Amino acid sequence: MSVPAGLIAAAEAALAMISDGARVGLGTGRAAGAFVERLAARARAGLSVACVATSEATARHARAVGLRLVELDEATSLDITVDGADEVAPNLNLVKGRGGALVRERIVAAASRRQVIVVGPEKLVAALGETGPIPVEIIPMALGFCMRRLKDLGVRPSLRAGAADGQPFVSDNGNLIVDVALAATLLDAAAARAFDAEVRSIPGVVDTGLFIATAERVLVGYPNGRVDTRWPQH
Ligand code: DER
Repeated sequence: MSVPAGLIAAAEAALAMISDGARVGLGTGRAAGAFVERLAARARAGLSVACVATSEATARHARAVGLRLVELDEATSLDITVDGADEVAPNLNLVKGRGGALVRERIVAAASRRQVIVVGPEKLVAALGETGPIPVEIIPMALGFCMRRLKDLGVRPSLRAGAADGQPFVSDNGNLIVDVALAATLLDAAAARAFDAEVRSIPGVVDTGLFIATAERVLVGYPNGRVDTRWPQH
């Protein structure tokens, strides 16, 4: 699938933030893939970087283009993670996880000094939940219980299907993902935090796709090549 020119421009703007010797978290999805390609080209030209992938798919891609991958161990703190997002609210709160990598994306971002998000303008929303469901990763044995408790919250959960007919999607962590359709969008940070806390309180929930106050900045790449940098509102 070709990558839009705007996404490439935004990925290149993120690349400009990578210094020699950096430890870099690699996101998952199209935007992150464009960044991985360009980072690898810089590495082949001599830039020294050590990378941690947020998914097995990204790890395979990074290895294929020659990037050095390291494990996220006690000694590893990352300088920057570059990732995509599914929705970006005006306060830079995010919906992530429609690519299925939310748990490792959260961990790698948390291990990073900076999380830089790369999107096209179609990801900008007025309120979270505007363009689709909120992904929730759940341990398999708790599926029925979690579905029931989510419905009790007044939302509509649906088990994410995998590539094989009739089989559920299974995350890199061996878990299931339930996509939660909201009754109404999450109008502000307080509503997002409250809903996130309610979902996280359900035993069996591993993580949600609500990334609240994690992004240092969002790079928005437009088809004409212009890149806008958005900062959290204070
Ligand atoms: O799942 C995610 O959070 C990924 O970052 C992904 O959804 C980002 O979207 P993209 O493939 O359009 O970059």
